[in-house]
Amino acid sequence: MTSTLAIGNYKPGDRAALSDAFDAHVIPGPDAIRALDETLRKGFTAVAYAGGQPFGAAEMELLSNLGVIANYGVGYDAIDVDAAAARGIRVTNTPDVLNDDVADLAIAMWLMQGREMRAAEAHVRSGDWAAKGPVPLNRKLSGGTAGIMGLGRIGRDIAHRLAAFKMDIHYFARSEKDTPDWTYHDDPVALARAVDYLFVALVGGPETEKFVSRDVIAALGTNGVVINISRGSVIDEAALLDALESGTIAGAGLDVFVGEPDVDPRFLNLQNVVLQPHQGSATVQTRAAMAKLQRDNIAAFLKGEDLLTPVV
Ligand code: 8YV
Repeated sequence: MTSTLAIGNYKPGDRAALSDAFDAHVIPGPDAIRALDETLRKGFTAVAYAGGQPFGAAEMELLSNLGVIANYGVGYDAIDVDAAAARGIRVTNTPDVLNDDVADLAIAMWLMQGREMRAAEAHVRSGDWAAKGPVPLNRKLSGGTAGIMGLGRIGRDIAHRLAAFKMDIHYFARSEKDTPDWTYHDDPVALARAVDYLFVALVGGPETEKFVSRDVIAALGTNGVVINISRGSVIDEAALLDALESGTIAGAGLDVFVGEPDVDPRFLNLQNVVLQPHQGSATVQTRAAMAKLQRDNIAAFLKGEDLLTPVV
């Protein structure tokens, strides 16, 4: 009997690797657990999770011998870790292997938004360049002030990239960190007031919900740009939309949204935003590394060895 239940829409290669390694049983989402035969359910000691939707106490109850949930992703806000801990279920994630890609995408959105590259490319493709002349001037980015909201692993990698753009770097975190000459703020509004570009790299979950509040957004001011590569939930999206529509801030670059993959249609009418489909870690190389780390965590659990990257 197979020990591993893989939940999610795995790419064929990852699915094959899960089958090869653990003879995994694959279902598309947690709602399909209930329909599985009870004997099969009792046999699962490991879940390889890439489900996206919430995985909570109700799902755990259906898998009475579950010992580990190995999440495919660094953010594990979909998993109720308190419910897992209460049942002695371990949880692992995939940190570090995706830092470069996510930080790269943050910088790419920043450049694309500030240099108005979407409109500029359309200008070339439409023939307007030859017919009508150059595009309007846009905005110098290097040498400005940038704030990092959440100086974890990804936040740091964004800051190091921004340093190469000669940016003056400020950050908010729960406590002051050992950094190069970056300026610490213990208050998110004070951070937003001090910078033009706010890079949001907070962890998701209930504790950070709407952390980038209406007040934080207002404090950014009319030159302000919000870049978010973490979770849609960490920003007060209605406040962000109001600010973008009214010109209270200058723009945004967003890879994540509340209720994704559905995106609030108000975003689609805005020209001052760059919108990406939650593709921060979505490169061939990084997704392979994430999938391998997920499998390695399950293998360690099944062999009774220390988990590689536990969060519970
Ligand atoms: C997703 C992510 O996990 O790692 C994270 O926290 O947001 C992403 O890498 C990825 O989309 C897989 O579902």
